Amino acid sequence: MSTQPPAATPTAPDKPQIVADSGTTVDLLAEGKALEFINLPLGKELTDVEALELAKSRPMQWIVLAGPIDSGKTTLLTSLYELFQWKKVKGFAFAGSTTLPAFEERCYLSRRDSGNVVPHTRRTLYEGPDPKYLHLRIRSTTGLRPFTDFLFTDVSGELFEHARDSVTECKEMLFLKRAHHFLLFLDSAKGVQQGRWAMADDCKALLRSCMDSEMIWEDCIVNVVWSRFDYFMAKEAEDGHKLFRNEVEKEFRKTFARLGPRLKFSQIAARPLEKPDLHMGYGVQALLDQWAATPLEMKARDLFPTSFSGLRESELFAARHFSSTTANEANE
Ligand SMILES: Nc1nc2c(ncn2[C@@H]2O[C@H](COP(=O)(O)OP(=O)(O)OP(=O)(O)O)[C@@H](O)[C@H]2O)c(=O)[nH]1
Ligand SMILES: [Mg+2]
Repeated sequence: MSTQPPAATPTAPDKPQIVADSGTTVDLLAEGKALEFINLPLGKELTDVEALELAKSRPMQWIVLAGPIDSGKTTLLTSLYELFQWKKVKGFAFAGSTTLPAFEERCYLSRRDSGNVVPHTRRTLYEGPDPKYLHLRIRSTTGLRPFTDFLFTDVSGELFEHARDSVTECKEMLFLKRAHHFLLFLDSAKGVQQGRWAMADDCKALLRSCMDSEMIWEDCIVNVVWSRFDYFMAKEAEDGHKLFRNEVEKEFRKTFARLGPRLKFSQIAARPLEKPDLHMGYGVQALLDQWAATPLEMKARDLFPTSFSGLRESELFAARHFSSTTANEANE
């Protein structure tokens, strides 16, 4: 069974643009305008260094999407973007992105004009331990905290499969340390199948590896997300599914008791093909509300830690940045 999302609105922007703090919309491709913000290559997903550069200009919520291949990480991002284009988000409006073409590219295969009968998301390529990011800026329509900027990782599940079994590999994933929110995807498509405990155990092993390697910041919120939740909903009448989920959540609470209230659970169906009467982006608004309500207390030294041993461009950039901010602070 499949469902077609509405085609993109004709007004959907296809060029990087952003609403400035003054409230005016700025076309970042317009001559010279990009320099008013920051000198970034326009439109494509951001590298680690480019994301850090952007974070120097304004406070950011860093959101890491972690989980196995095919668990729905990228589709969460495309559905969030589409919900904003269709004006289906309560309390917030789209206020721009420096990575618009990257969002559009990821949405393409889910749209009718791609010629696909069943909406699809292309697999994210595995490109080593440095992530790519998508940027989104939103505006509150209720007046509180007018703008919030997000940087979302979009990395292949392959990276997390490497990290799951190795603290050393985990330590390579420097971006984890920046996360305000760490989303761990439990794939419900596997949750309704035999052998589902292996899926849950693998995700638990990944979180354990990230925590044992001390890559998760002490205030980071860890949200265990039952993704592609329509698989469960389509089979809700079958015995044992709810019990299974309860057992899994209990195990997580027990194993990661030290996270306390920072350990949360959610359910999403970003593209509910198995249960078409569910709306697109089921559960996504609840995540957004949670992110937008998070106080931004991360200090520069958390983004740019003091000890650097590596030679990766992002580490060198962070080292350079940190030494210049420290020098500036000393002169103040
Ligand atoms: N039924 C259903 N399918 C979904 C849902 N979300 C995503 N999918 C499908 O699941 C497949 C994988 O989704 P992706 O978003 O590419 O998964 P990913 O975690 O980014 O995968 P990698 O990039 O390979 O790590 C795609 O074919 C999507 O159409 C959902 O909520 N329900
Ligand atoms: Mg992906």
